Amino acid sequence: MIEDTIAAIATPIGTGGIGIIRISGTDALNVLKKIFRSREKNFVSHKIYYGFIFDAEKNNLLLDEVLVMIMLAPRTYTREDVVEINCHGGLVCVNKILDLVLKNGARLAEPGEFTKRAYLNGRIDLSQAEAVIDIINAQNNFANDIALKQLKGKLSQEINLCMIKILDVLGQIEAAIDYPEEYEIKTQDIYLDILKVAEQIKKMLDSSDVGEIIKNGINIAIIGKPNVGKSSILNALSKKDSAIVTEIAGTTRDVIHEFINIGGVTAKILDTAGIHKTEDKIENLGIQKAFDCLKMADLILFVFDWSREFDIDDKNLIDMCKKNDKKILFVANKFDLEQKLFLEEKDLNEELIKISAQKNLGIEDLVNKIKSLFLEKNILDKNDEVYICNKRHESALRKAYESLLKTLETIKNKMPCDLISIDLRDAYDFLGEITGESVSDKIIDEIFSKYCVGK
Ligand SMILES: Nc1nc2c(ncn2[C@@H]2O[C@H](COP(=O)(O)OP(=O)(O)O)[C@@H](O)[C@H]2O)c(=O)[nH]1
Ligand SMILES: [Mg+2]
Repeated sequence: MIEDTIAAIATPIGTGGIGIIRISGTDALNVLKKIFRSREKNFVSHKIYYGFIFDAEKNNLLLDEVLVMIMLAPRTYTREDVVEINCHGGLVCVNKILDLVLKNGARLAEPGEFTKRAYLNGRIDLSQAEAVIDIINAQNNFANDIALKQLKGKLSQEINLCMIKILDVLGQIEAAIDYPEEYEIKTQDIYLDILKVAEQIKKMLDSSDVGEIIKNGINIAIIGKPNVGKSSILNALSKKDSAIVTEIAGTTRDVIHEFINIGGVTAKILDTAGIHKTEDKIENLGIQKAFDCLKMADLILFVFDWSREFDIDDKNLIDMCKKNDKKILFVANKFDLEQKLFLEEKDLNEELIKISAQKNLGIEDLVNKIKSLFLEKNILDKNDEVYICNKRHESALRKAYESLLKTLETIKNKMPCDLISIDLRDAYDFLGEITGESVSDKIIDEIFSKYCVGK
């Protein structure tokens, strides 16, 4: 049982219609009673009360007119008594009430402490608590949907099923060790059971590529020599006039970016300085930034000029991009003009996506190509699947998977039972890291420190 009562501002800092101060703990109601006056004398759980906040120490100074929500344990976010004071938004008012709450018996909550209590008091498991952060930080609908599913326990369910199966096998092995006369271990059955769990985990691991894309979006760098139309392409893709477009080579120096939505996934498009040899100091700084973009990109849009001949700048750039081992789409821009671009490489020629950024031709094709590169599995159709979008989960799953593979090896090699159970127990513990069943306090603290205060 956690003893102290915590409080924090739950709404964003700044001016707003309302601000909410949240209090949780055994003393929540007592704190409220010291500062709140209302016509109602007896508070009932899960009801809203209208009244005023006063500071008794300052001669009953009136602080605000408020609505107070009272929620008594256990049907609350933290499973403790919770009080939420809805006051007028705005820095001064909200902070004054928070100070008063702190003076009257509550302590300032640490980041994520309300959710941490929900976890420690057993209302949600660790992966569900992490889903709360993901919902708050979701950048698009998909990311939000996945986090919401995780909050409802979909991931925990799958992990728990795997853990139950492993526990069952462990039980059989232990029985066989303890009572060798009565229990004979059926290695073939055990092997198949473990194989099934391993396959299930592999499936979840495979979803992490898509999960990552959904959660973090993709970075697309537009690369090419000067004046091929990179900035025009950024503008065409984002349907905005973000980047300056001129006929003067070397116009773009800084990296400019725009976010667009590609099939529900957030894509950050980076327009860069044209890469070529130059003595211009500022242009060279821009070119350096273009290289940096290239390194962090998930996809390179390599742009040629359809109306100019293939030259050494194109050649060098292609070699450099290929060295980076990234996904590349080759684009020929200015398709509205007469063809002067002839590529020797047959493959490249066939791959070439022809567009005109200026005339807005072929842009939709380009977007569809990008989409198919990243969303081969149609996410929209697979509503029921669990996606792994969290590095911590991915790493725990990978370790569990490896332990299971080792277990299978041990069984295949006809090793003794106690050796089988060592790796199997490891696999169980790694899975337990995801739900929080077997996780250190340090990791728990680390997870909750990523939250905002008041959640
Ligand atoms: N005809 C034609 N001109 C284009 C097209 N795209 C860009 N341009 C022109 O090419 C020049 C360079 O464009 P810009 O986007 O600044 O190229 P960047 O240096 O690669 O960023 C400008 O004068 C544009 O108007 C196109 O699709 N067709
Ligand atoms: Mg430019």
